[in-house]
Amino acid sequence: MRKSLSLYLFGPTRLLLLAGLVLLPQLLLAQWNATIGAQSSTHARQGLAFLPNEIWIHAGDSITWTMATDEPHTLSFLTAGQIRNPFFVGCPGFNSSPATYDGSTCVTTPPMGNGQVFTVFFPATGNFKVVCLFHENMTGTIHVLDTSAQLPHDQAFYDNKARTEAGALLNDLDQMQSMQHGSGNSVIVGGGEVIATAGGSDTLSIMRFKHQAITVHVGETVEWTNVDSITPHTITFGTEPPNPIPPSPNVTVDADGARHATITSTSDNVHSGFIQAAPQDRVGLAQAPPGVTRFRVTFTKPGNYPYKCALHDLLGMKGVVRVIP
Ligand SMILES: [Cu+2]
Repeated sequence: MRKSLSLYLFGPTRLLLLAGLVLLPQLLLAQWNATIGAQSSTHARQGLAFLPNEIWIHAGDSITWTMATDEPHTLSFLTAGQIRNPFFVGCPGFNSSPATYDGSTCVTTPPMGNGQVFTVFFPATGNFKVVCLFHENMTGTIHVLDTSAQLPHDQAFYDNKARTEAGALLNDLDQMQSMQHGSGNSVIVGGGEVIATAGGSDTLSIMRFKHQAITVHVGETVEWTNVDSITPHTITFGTEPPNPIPPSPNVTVDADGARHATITSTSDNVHSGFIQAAPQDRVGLAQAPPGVTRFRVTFTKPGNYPYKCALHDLLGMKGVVRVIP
């Protein structure tokens, strides 16, 4: 009995077992991990990015993305030539995890919150762009190669790359120049920059009002200026409107295009609407008008006037104007 078993284990079957152990890893479909977004401990600095934003995998592999920010994002793969819909429309519609993307039908998550995960399987070879429906300059590339091809990197490389890219975004201080406090009664809104890699675009956005508290005299005007390259913000006193894009009806337009309101009581509701840099002119699009990047409020009564950005107040984007006689 013992002899026949040992013959069995050390005979031709053993060769087959060994061959199986060597081939098994190549036959197993790999499961890769990546991260969506990065943020500072205060949530003020938001890295709007797929981390890393370029990954090489085999056909049949899957990638699981984990959300790492309180700023929402979507993970979206569109079809060739498709234009990004708003986040609430999807691509259109939404998928559930795990989803499968081969380039023929779009795949998108709903807006995702911190800690949420989503897995996509890639059965077909190709080079696929991943985008966020919230953030224009948040893109990446997934290279899906034939299973016979050698992959250039392993998971440890991508983990390190994700950390490096996140650090490059969150520790970047270039935009502090444009965040400098302006003269007089001015408040700088936001700030940030777009950082490109070969795989796509990452964006840093600072979700704060520079000088969160400002003191002015009755009759004076405060001016807010959005210096972010892409991210919209609002200046909202009182009740937040259901649609944050247009200004409230009590907002007028100054000769230089800036929006302007007068606040006569601490109970006034005033909303700037989106203040945001203009998109770039493109072939096939009408000339883009200059963006409305400034909002002014004239205060006629003393008091404390708290305000917030209706989009980013949950990240801590709030301020106050103290009006003294
Ligand atoms: Cu904001």
